[in-house]
Amino acid sequence: MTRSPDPSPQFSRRRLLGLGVSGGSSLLLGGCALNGLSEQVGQASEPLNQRLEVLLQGRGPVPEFRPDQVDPAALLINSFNGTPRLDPASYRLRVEGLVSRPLQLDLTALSALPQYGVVMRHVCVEGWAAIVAWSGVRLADVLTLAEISPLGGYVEIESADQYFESWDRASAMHPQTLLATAMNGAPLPVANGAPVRLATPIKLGYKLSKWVTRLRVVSDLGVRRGTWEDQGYEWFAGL
Ligand SMILES: Nc1nc2c(c(=O)[nH]1)N[C@H]1C(S)=C(S)[C@@H](COP(=O)(O)O)O[C@H]1N2
Ligand SMILES: [Mo]
Repeated sequence: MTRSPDPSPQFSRRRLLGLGVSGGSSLLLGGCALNGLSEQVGQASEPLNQRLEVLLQGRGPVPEFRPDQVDPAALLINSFNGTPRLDPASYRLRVEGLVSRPLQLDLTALSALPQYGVVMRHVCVEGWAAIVAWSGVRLADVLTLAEISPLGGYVEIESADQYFESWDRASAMHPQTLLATAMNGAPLPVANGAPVRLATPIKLGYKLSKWVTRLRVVSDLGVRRGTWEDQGYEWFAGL
C-alpha cells in the first residue's frame, strides 16, 4: 500500500473508519495480504480467535523485513485524542493486577533490560501500511519481571491520551511484541508514542498503543475492551 497523495485526508480517513466498522474484517484487511491466518482470524468470532492463539504460538516468529526496506514517509501519524507530552524524567511504566511484583519502571530501568529490534509492516485499517523498525524491550520480559500470575489471561493497556487496549496473554508474551522506545534507529518521536509504545508484527495498528503508562494483568476481559473495539472493531486483530 502506498501513502495517499492527499496530504490532508482527515475526512476520507474517518469515512474509511466508518466503513471498516460496518463492512467487517475482510474489508479491514482487504489488500493488506499478509498471510492466510489473518483472514481466518479476522473472520472468526472471538472464542475461535482465542483458540487460534494456540496456532499463533505454534507458528514461530513472523518473518521480518530488511532495515533498508524501512519507509519512514509511509508511516502516517494516527492519533485520535491529541498528543500527550510525557516528561521522560518523571515517566513511570506501571505494571499491576495479577502480578506478584507490581512494578513502576522508569526509562533507566527499561533501558537496563535486554534490548530487541523488530522490522515489521505496520498495518492500519484505514488503508495504509508502512515498514518500520522498532526497538526496545520485550513485553514478555517486563511481565516476567513482574511475575505474572498463571491466572492472568489478559493485559489491559492504558495510555496517557486515554486510549485503551486489551490483549490476550499469548500475544503479549510473543517474542516479537515490544515496548518500543526507538523507531527507525532514533529515539521514539513524541507523535509516534514517546517515551514508550507497543510494537508487534502480529497485530493491526490500532492494537499498538502509543504513550503507554500502565499495564494491568487481569483474568478476564472487562466491559471495556479497547477504544476502537468498543465501537465494533475486531478484538484479536491478528495479522
Ligand atoms: N495512545 C494511542 N495509541 C494509538 C493510537 C492513538 O490514537 N492513541 N492510534 C492507533 C492507530 S489506529 C494506529 S494505526 C497507530 C499509529 O501509529 P503512528 O501514529 O506511530 O503511525 O497507533 C495506534 N496507537
Ligand atoms: Mo490505525
